[in-house]
Parts: sequence; C-alpha cells; structure tokens
Amino acid sequence: MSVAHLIIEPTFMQTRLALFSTLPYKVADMKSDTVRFGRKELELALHEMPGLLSLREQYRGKKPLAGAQIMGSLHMTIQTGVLIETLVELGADVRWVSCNIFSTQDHAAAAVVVGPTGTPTNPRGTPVYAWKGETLAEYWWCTLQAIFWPDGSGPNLLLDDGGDATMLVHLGSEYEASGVIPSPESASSEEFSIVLQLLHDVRRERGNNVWRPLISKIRGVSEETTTGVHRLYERQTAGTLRFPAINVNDSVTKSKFDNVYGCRHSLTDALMRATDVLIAGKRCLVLGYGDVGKGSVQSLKGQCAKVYITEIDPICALQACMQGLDVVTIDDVVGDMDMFVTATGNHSVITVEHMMRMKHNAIVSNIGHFDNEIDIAGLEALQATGDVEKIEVKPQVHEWRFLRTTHGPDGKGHSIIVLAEGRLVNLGCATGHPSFVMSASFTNQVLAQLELHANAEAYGKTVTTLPKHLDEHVARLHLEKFGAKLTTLTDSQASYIGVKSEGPFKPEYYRY
Ligand code: NAD
Ligand code: 3DD
Repeated sequence: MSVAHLIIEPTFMQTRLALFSTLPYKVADMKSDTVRFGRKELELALHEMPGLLSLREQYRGKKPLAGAQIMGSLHMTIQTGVLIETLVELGADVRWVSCNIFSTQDHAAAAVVVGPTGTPTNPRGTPVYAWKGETLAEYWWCTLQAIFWPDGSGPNLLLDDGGDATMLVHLGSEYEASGVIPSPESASSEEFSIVLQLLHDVRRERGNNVWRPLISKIRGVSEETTTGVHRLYERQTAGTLRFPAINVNDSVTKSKFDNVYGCRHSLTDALMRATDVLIAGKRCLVLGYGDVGKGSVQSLKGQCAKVYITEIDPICALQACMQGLDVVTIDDVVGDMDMFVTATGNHSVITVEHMMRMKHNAIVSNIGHFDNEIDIAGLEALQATGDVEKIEVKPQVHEWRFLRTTHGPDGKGHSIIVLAEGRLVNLGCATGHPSFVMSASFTNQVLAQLELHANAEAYGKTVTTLPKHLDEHVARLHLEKFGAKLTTLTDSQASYIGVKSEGPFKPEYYRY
C-alpha cells in the first residue's frame, strides 16, 4: 500500500471528522423517503410563506444575488429551507449550518441538499452541515465546513442567528492579529473551549493567516435574533465590528411577530410534545416579559395555565400587571411552580439552588437563544459529584434526580424534568414557529441580504435596521392571506396626520 494511503487526515476532537473535510454536505440521512417528506413539506411551507413567494416572483430570472456567497447559521428547519431556496433562486451561492445542536429537522436538511431538481444519489441543492442531536464539537465542525467553499474561498455575506458565525470569524482574525489563541483550558464554558480548540487546530493545519483574509472578504451580516443583535451592538460600541450588520430582529415585522406570535404558537406545542403534561390550571413562571416572554405567556394562558412572570424592567413589569399577571421573584415562588420558561436572553436566571427547591417533577425549559439561562453546567457539576442523577426519558427530555433533598416521594430526593438540555425548547422539542410567522422574519432576511449585496460599503461598520417602508411592505405582503382589506387615506387625512398616503404611516420613534 502506497504511503499516500497511510496519510490520515487530522480529525477534530472526538468527531472523527477531518478538520477540513471534502464532504459536499453532511446530514442525518439521505434516504429517498426522508428527502420526499422534506420536499413535500418545503412545498407546503412555501404556500404559507407569501413574503418569500412574492420575492421569488418579483425577481424571477433576474438573479439580484448573483455573486453573493452566503454562509448561513440559522436553525435548519423546513421554513429555513424555503429561505435558503429563495436565496438560491435569487442567484446566491449558499452554504448552511444550524445555529443550535437540537433544532435541525433532518428531512428539511436532506431535501435542501438534494434540491428541487436533484436526487438522493445525485444531489443538486445547497451544501448543508447539520443534523438533530449534534455534539458541540460536531456543531463547530459544521460551522467550519460551511465557512469554506470547495475552492478555498469564503463567504462575502453572513446570515446569522445568535452570532456564532460572526463571532468565529471575528475571534479567528483577532487572535491571528495578536498572535495568541487562548488555551481551551482557559475557557469559561465547555462550548467556548471547543471554539478555541477549533481555532488552534485550524492554525496548526493552515497557519496563522486564514481568518484575516477570510473576514476581509465578508461585506456584511444580517442577524436574526435579539441575542445576536446584542452581541453586534457590543462589537459596534467596542469598535471591533469588522463589517456592516443589518439587525433583522428589530424589523417590527420580525420581533413583534416571530418573537411574540411565533412563541405563542410553538411554546405549548413543545411542552405538550415533550411531556404530555396538562398545562391547564398549572402554575407557570415565565422569566422575562419582553417580546418572547409576552408570546410565551399568551401561549400558556391559551391553555388556561396560571401564569406568573419575573422581570427587571419596570415598564415590562407594568405591562404584565396590566395583563392581570402577578409579577414575582423566582426566589419567592420557586417551590410553588409546576413549570418554568426562561425568556430573558440573560444568563443564570434559574440556578442550581432554585432547582434544588423546585417541586417534584417540576418542568424546566428555556425559550431564549442560548442554553445559559438555566444553570445546566451547575447540574452537570452536581452529577459529577454524585449529588444528582440524569435519566433520559427520551431525546431532549431528561429527569434530573436530586439525591440529597428530602421533599421528593417517600421523603427521598425530588426530581425535575429539564427540556432540550436548557436549549430553546420550541425548536429542541418541537418544530419551532409555523411557516407563516417565519415568512415575515425571512422576508426581512432576504431584503437585508439584497441590501447588503447591493450597498454594503455605504453602511460602514455599523448596525442598522431596514427602513420602515420595507417593514410596511413585508406586512402588506402578508395581509392577503387573512383577507385583510386596508383603508386608503385621503390626501387631506394624510396631510392631517403628517404622513404620505402611501406611507410610511408612522414616525421612526413609534413603538408598535
Ligand atoms: P427582550 O429583550 O424583548 O426580552 C427579554 C426580557 O427579559 C426583557 O424585558 C428584560 O428586561 C428581561 N430580563 C433580562 N434579564 C432578566 C432577569 N435576570 N430576570 C428577569 N427578566 C430579565 O428579548 P426577546 O426578543 O424577548 O428575546 C429573548 C430571548 O429569546 C433572546 O435570547 C432571543 O434571541 C430569543 N428568541 C428566541 C426565539 C425562539 O423561537 N425560541 C425567538 C425569538 C427570540
Ligand atoms: N425560530 C423559531 N421557529 C423557527 C423555525 N420554524 N425556523 C427557523 C427559525 C425559527 C427561531 C426564530 O424565531 C429566530 O428568528 C429567533 O430565534 O429569533
């Protein structure tokens, strides 16, 4: 056997996957039935996504995104599949990963890889590196594969959800410039130690000039969610943002719809699929009463739960009072609640101490972007010392049994039921928001990508939102589905309220 056959590609951590693989995609399965199911659901979803359908019709045959190389890091669901195929129809070259280890819908990933004209044995779709149940090392391996095109080039646009892709390219180039990559052992979390290991391995493989050339070609990013936007504004304030960013989350037709009505639909869907527990009459604590918290409360109240909230912000707290909600602190009520839902975008909102005081079999979940809202790491530390036992009920549903408490059955330890390992429950234990809601979010994403592709350099290294007339356009595209009929302003009415009869209908400072 020649020596060449003995050269073993270095693999990334325990993934047994080559750091720079030549895999054209990696998904859970490419069985014909999986692909057929995914394609059928993509077809059905498109009918429920009038905004994306309208963009495809508007730009049919025009390819306005020709030349765009878009790397996307956003939950690989059926709805995201429609987004991806819209970007491709508009001329973009796309590579994709999910932004969460549990949110991929495997039939969506498979159908997107095959594409509308391909077959499982001859895929002609979009390279996707995502499968439900990735390990953290596999997740970051996927991100690395999607960032590099087969010709070694990188993206010129990012489409991000939570900021992981944006963070990786920024940290990679910053550590190259400083010449030092912190040691993985110095990381404050298991996940960040994996990121650092990835950067070390890339430098070992390809040297110290990989990320700076790559980031220099990235013209901009469009960011999907609140937490990712927060990270972008932090970089803008610190002066470390390397390219313009469009904050898609704060398009009104995204955050006041997806974050509210999407969570209203998908939270109880997830709780029911995960536990089959009756929600009616149960005492449920929603932590955070922002857009997602408001939708989550509506979701639970829709099932006649008794809902309480926690807040730090007096305005949101007052809003809750006006909705007849009790505004409490978790410390005061933790032992009385049957269910917990964190929706703060903050960290350590539910601590191990809180979980030790919870009722037996209390259900604990998070609907915020990251898994640090609930102190899962703290639970794992107790598991390591033998104080807590983790029992899998089914994937993404675990009983954590405390062995030292005495308020469980027969005076023994109590248990809690943690969903999706503290990751966002609506995508980990269900399929997330419905297509119609995601249509508004993703119409904003496509408009943002079109704007960046056409005019990125005009923005500087800033975070901006799309103009109001586009927000109103997105809303308009979705009214017909409901049979809604708008009233037309007369000229005198328009001048009376100081707007144009064709809009925008609100001043910039208007809060919806
Ligand atoms: P938001 O800023 O509107 O709301 C968060 C609220 O939490 C704020 O009102 C804030 O005052 C409050 N808060 C912060 N720290 C708190 C604490 N320690 N205790 C109590 N309240 C606290 O943000 P949002 O748009 O509602 O998003 C919340 C999170 O959900 C973000 O991480 C966002 O990325 C994510 N998100 C998830 C989905 C999903 O489908 N799962 C959809 C949209 C957004
Ligand atoms: N998110 C919720 N449901 C989703 C779905 N069906 N597909 C893709 C993403 C989905 C998350 C979004 O709400 C995202 O916009 C966010 O987290 O803000």
